[in-house]
Amino acid sequence: MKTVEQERQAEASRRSVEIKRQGAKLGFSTVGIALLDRNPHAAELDRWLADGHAGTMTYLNRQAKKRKDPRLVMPGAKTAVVTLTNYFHGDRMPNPAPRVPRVAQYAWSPDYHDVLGERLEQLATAIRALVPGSATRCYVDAGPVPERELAQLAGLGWIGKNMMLIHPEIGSFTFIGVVLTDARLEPDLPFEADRCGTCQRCLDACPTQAFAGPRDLDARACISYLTIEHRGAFDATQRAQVGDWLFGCDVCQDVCPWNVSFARETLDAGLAPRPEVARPDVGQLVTIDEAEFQRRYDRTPFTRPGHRGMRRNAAAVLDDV
Ligand code: B12
Ligand code: SF4
Ligand code: SF4
Repeated sequence: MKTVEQERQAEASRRSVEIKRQGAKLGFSTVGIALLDRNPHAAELDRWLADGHAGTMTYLNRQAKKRKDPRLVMPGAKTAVVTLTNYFHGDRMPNPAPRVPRVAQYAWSPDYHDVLGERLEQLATAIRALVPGSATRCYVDAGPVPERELAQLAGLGWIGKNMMLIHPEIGSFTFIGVVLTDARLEPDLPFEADRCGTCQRCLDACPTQAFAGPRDLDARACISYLTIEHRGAFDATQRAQVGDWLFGCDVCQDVCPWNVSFARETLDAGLAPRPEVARPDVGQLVTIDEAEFQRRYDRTPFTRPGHRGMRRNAAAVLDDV
């Protein structure tokens, strides 16, 4: 005869299996579950912030308390249902030749905050139906949630020397989405192995030497930060650092052997590339007016740096190509 606790355990386990089944049905590449606890790498976050590696992303300082203890993000939350979604576009829209303006692959499709946000809400609805009375909150990128950390705890991969969450069978071209819930679910085992070994290709290949060391990126020198998060004009150094990257940067992922071997083109219809974003007309971007910018790039990641930021990026890239 099973004890009450054993019954609860079995129920939590059944729910977890069902949530993963629903996640797969909704189009997530994989789903894992982590128990919420104090972030075991809180000290690394503190050091990274103290070293000034967040640059002007001051919201990361403001959110630090919650990132260091994700239980504070949602009162009563016990578990994180963590999803990965493959966005690798492979050769479908071949990378342009060197010295042609480049856009990071994650931005090629309609804004992932919208696409994944809707899917996560559907997954959250499924969780609430499965566990009546439970509460949920969805996060993708925006929010005080340590997403890579939770993905590692949910067994979805390890954190590479390039700081990316790398899944051993998918690689790192993935979006992370999280549903926090107070429902009792059976967690997965954390992914403990570090499969980088002696490799350090990402550190060597970074065009701006932005890594202060393994898993320690000084965002101030990162092309992704400069083209997306940096506000205001570029100085001469920043202008040169950007090179031929108009938006974001994929170099430390492109060279990673786990992507070279395992990244497969996504078949996700919701993430189909938009040519005007993947291969934008940079000559036109330099002079585009605000209304036309909004018309063309509404609901794309280009709205983050916005009209001014994208004109600045285009001018810097045209200097280089
Ligand atoms: C701020 C931010 C940035 C900044 C800073 C990047 C950085 N390396 O921190 C900038 C603008 C530069 C950036 C760039 C990019 N980003 Co970004 N970014 C974020 C954001 C909003 C916060 C990250 C953060 O807190 N950084 C601070 C560091 C210290 O924290 P952390 O990354 O969580 O790292 C933890 C672990 O490394 C851990 N740790 C440290 N040592 C060790 C050792 C071991 C063994 C373990 C297990 C853990 C561990 O401690 C840290 C603190 O908890 C997240 C979304 C989110 N809410 O988490 C997206 C996110 C990390 N970004 C993402 C993406 C896609 C990118 C880009 C690839 C975009 C592009 N192509 O241009 C680049 C990649 C650059 C890179 N190599 O990191 C994805 C990553 C998906 C994945 N598979 O990993 C995220 C998760 C968004 C999402 N929801 O999909 N980003
Ligand atoms: S995204 Fe580009 S610039 Fe930033 S760390 Fe990776 S390789 Fe360097
Ligand atoms: S390139 Fe090498 S060191 Fe860098 S993340 Fe990939 S396996 Fe790890």
